[in-house]
Amino acid sequence: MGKIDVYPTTAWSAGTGCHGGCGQNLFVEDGKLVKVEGNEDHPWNQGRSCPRALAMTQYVYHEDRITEPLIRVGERGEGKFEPISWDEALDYCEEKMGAIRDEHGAESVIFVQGTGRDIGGPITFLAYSYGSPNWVQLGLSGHSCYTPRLGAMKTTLGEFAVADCSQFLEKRYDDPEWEAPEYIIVWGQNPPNTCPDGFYGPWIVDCMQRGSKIISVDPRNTWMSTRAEYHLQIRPGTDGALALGMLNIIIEEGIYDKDFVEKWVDGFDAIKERAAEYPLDKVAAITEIPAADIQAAARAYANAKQAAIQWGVPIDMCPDGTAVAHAISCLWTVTGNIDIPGGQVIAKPAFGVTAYPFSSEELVELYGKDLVERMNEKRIGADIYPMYKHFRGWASPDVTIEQIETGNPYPIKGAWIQTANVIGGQAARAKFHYDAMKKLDFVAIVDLFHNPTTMALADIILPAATFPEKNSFRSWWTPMDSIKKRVQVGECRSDWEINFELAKRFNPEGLQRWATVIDYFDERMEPSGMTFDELDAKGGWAMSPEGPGRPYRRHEKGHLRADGKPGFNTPSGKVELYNKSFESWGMDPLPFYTEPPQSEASTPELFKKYPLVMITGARSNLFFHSEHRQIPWLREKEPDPTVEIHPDTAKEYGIYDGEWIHLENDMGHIKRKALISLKVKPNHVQTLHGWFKPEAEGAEPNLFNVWDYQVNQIIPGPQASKSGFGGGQYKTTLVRLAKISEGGA
Ligand SMILES: Nc1nc2c(c(=O)[nH]1)N[C@H]1C(S)=C(S)[C@@H](COP(=O)(O)OP(=O)(O)OC[C@H]3O[C@@H](n4cnc5c(=O)[nH]c(N)nc54)[C@H](O)[C@@H]3O)O[C@H]1N2
Ligand SMILES: Nc1nc2c(c(=O)[nH]1)N[C@H]1C(S)=C(S)[C@@H](COP(=O)(O)OP(=O)(O)OC[C@H]3O[C@@H](n4cnc5c(=O)[nH]c(N)nc54)[C@H](O)[C@@H]3O)O[C@H]1N2
Ligand SMILES: [Mo]
Repeated sequence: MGKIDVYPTTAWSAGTGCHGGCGQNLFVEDGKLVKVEGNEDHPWNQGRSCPRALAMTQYVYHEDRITEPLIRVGERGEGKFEPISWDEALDYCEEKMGAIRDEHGAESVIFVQGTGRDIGGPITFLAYSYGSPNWVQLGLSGHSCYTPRLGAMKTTLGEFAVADCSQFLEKRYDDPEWEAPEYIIVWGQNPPNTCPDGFYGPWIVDCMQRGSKIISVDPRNTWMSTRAEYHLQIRPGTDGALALGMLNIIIEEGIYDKDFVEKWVDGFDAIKERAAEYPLDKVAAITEIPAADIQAAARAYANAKQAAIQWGVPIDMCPDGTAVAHAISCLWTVTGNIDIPGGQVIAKPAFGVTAYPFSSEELVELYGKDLVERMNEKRIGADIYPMYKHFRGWASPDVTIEQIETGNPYPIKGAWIQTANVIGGQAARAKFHYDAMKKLDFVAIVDLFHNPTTMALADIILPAATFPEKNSFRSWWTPMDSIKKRVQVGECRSDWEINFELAKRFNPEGLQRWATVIDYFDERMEPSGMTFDELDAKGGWAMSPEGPGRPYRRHEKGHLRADGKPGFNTPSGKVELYNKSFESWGMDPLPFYTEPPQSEASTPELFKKYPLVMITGARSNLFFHSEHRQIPWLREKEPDPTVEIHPDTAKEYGIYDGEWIHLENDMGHIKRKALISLKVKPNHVQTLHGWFKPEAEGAEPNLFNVWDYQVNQIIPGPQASKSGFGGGQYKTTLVRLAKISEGGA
């Protein structure tokens, strides 16, 4: 046995797959990773690890990992690929993408990512250097993941905010300034399993251990809801009505923070009037939550000295998700729970460092005025949906796939796919995406394993590195972390390195100021006064010093505005609950509720045929979306895709526990193993998305059995939210159960 060295680093992306942030210790022996363990010195996770981090060695050295660039040699879908060198691979991409740019314009190549991994930096770097404005989470209907919430926060508060679990303070729970929230509303989130969006889920449990009580808003019985003081067992997709109903109670009963409202809120009267359209009885009927529970929970939250809301992706997946997020943000605003310990803490990246430019000024400086002008002209969906034009640089996923299909107003010829399994997990209407994407002339995929998307579509596959194999940095939100390369597997390269090399081929002059990616990191990290290596030498993490970069009450101290005056970072200096940005973009300036597009009320005929509301994608902590099914330690705990069915419903259909059945609607059917469970109400079922079987035949038509298991085949596309953001029907599709006929398995 050789000597084992232990190196601290930060987990983000490949391996754990996740939104990242955990300090992990890598145990390395003779250049090989032998163990991963939580780093106790890291303030984020304080020594803890998730199952996926603990199984890292099985992931990194898995025999199915793609460890060299592969080029397709057979027909698309035949599964025939051959290894080529990196030089050949990059030459090939340069040639193909260059030809599309010459013939059709750079906008004819789309740049596709999945969720918030370590990818926003590298993929925009490549897309913008190449010249395309079309950066998109293809298939994520309504872009229903965090962006709707971000949009509502930025336009009302001028900032982003998260539940304050002391994460912005080094000493964490021991910092005397911090106070535990008296109540935390855990709203459509499953924190112990998910750790999303710069938030470590177990922090909620830490707060509970320090006295926080829970109000759970969840249609299911979960670990959290069964420990909650109030469980509001909501009908999926009706969160907007609940938020407005609670707001109405709080305003009517006068239990809002009058001083805060007077001083810092713009549009209170208008909000009051809008909330009055949601009286308790009406809201109880819409949400299927007993009126008394809604009332008690609203009072508990409003009467607490400090209270927080921690929300999840089901908010975005409500129809008009942006409006729902707006409604919820009104709750924390009128109760004055902003910018105080134990409320919503204003979230800014440590030292103001970001991995890639967010502002137009910075974009102009890096990529030129021409690109930025073209971004709005050519970005797909920007002419249709106001928020694609005005908020963040995304293209609309729903419009993009239509445009691939129709070629209007201009053709889409190529796709660069990096960190996304479009067909196997991300896309609603999975088959429609499959058919449309087959028409592309060129598809490059950067991934670590084969999946249904690589098999069906890839012309070339570039092998990506896991987090122990790469250099990168992270500042979402705090601390700022270094991610330092400690091992090498085959010829795998980091996403940053791959994109940096290819980007240089498309824009050699613009990018010559950086010789290596580390030079680029150093430049971005300049506001911290540290280089990448200096940060790493300090243990790999650092937080903003005392002052404007730190909580609390920054709006009173003049720490939020460029002019240094007290107030919020909005034109009026107040929290603009009457949303003037929305108004100027032609949207409703006040929050509202929309009934889900499929439901007893909106589609009674369909409901007769398909009377069960299907919730999908309540996350398992073993898997990240469609990943990890090939990792033995994880898969053995959850070998098959199951569907949670209430015992009464199972009885009605005559289904036994463990029976293989179909979930079906007019779009088709998929297979699931019945899991009879009290987690769901009788009129709901719940199933995890992203299932395919990596051990099955990969070549078409099989594609790792994806068409047997891919629930997104029966999830419809958008019923366009007015903003374009929100409304993916991942939690509200109607289905029924069916027995699999003899021999039909
Ligand atoms: N039915 C249903 N569908 C859903 C959801 C739901 O709730 N229900 N949720 C939706 C949501 S919120 C989201 S955000 C999307 C997410 O969808 P995706 O982000 O596409 O999720 P994955 O299926 O994990 O696919 C990611 C792919 O990237 C690869 N990968 C992982 N890490 C890295 C890396 O560091 N570098 C590179 N190059 N590749 C990497 C993985 O191997 C995998 O093939 O899914 C959506 N789909
Ligand atoms: N282990 C693991 N972690 C992950 C992921 C993963 O795949 N695996 N995915 C990552 C991604 S991209 C995301 S977006 C996040 C998502 O993670 P979360 O935001 O936590 O969302 P979900 O797990 O989809 O659902 C959370 C809870 O909401 C409930 N719910 C379902 N529908 C509704 C509804 O209409 N209203 C309300 N109020 N509640 C509802 C579900 O029953 C579930 O218990 O997790 C991230 N973290
Ligand atoms: Mo997501």
